[in-house]
Amino acid sequence: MQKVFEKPQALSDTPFAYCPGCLHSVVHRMIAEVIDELGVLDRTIGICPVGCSVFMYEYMECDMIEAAHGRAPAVATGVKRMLPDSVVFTYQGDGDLASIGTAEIVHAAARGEKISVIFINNGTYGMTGGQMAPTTLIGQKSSTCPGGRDAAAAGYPIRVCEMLATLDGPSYITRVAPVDPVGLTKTKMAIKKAFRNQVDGKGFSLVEVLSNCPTQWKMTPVESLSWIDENVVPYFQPGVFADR
Ligand SMILES: Cc1ncc(C[n+]2csc(CCOP(=O)(O)OP(=O)(O)O)c2C)c(N)n1
Ligand code: SF4
Repeated sequence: MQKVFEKPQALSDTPFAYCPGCLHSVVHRMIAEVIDELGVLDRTIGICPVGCSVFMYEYMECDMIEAAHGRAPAVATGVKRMLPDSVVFTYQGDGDLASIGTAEIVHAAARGEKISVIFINNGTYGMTGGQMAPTTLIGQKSSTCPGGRDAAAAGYPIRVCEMLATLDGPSYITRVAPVDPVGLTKTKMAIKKAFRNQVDGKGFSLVEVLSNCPTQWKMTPVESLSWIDENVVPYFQPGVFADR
């Protein structure tokens, strides 16, 4: 019988340990598919995050390096500069990239480092108990703002794509919302473009994925996708912010 659907080669046999309905596993699979489709498994090096996907190295067949919280762009910079023919990606949550790692991502983008960044914005620190993140919406509840985020006390959510797009360094910056079939297709296309840019020798590429955390949001997986569509998308509008 002809095989019409199979696990990407870049994905290991280790079953995902993420909560049911969490988009981390979906995005991992898309990255693996892209690595397969571009034929770059033997020269891809991923930089693992701190956060729920800290064990990404268990799920990928490419080389993976673990970086300290927020420091993935700095590690990726070193790897890419030493091995310019490698394909280097970071995978970072909002607690990782937009909080403790803000300096690293801003300067890597400003330098136009030839790396691909996959930024998972789920509006919370999923791994550590659902605390407020820099991307938590105004009024959104978390374990550290049970009454909802108050701008007077905690400021406003950071729009990373718009901020980085003011810099001249980045080649490609986009935000996607994989909450329905169209959004899933666009997410895969964006990840593929971010990787292909690197294969083509272009500079810094970042894909912000509007993601979920059904466990800490205390929602079913389906409710969490609707919540993204109705509440997150209006503030963090999907689109292409730089394509040079
Ligand atoms: C230097 C340092 N500070 C704090 C922590 C604790 N810590 C682990 S994961 C995490 C937040 C991760 O949130 P995010 O990046 O949004 O990923 P998610 O778990 O939501 O996927 C924090 C603060 C740590 N590991 N290292
Ligand atoms: S805690 Fe949230 S981000 Fe972490 S695996 Fe579970 S659903 Fe995903």
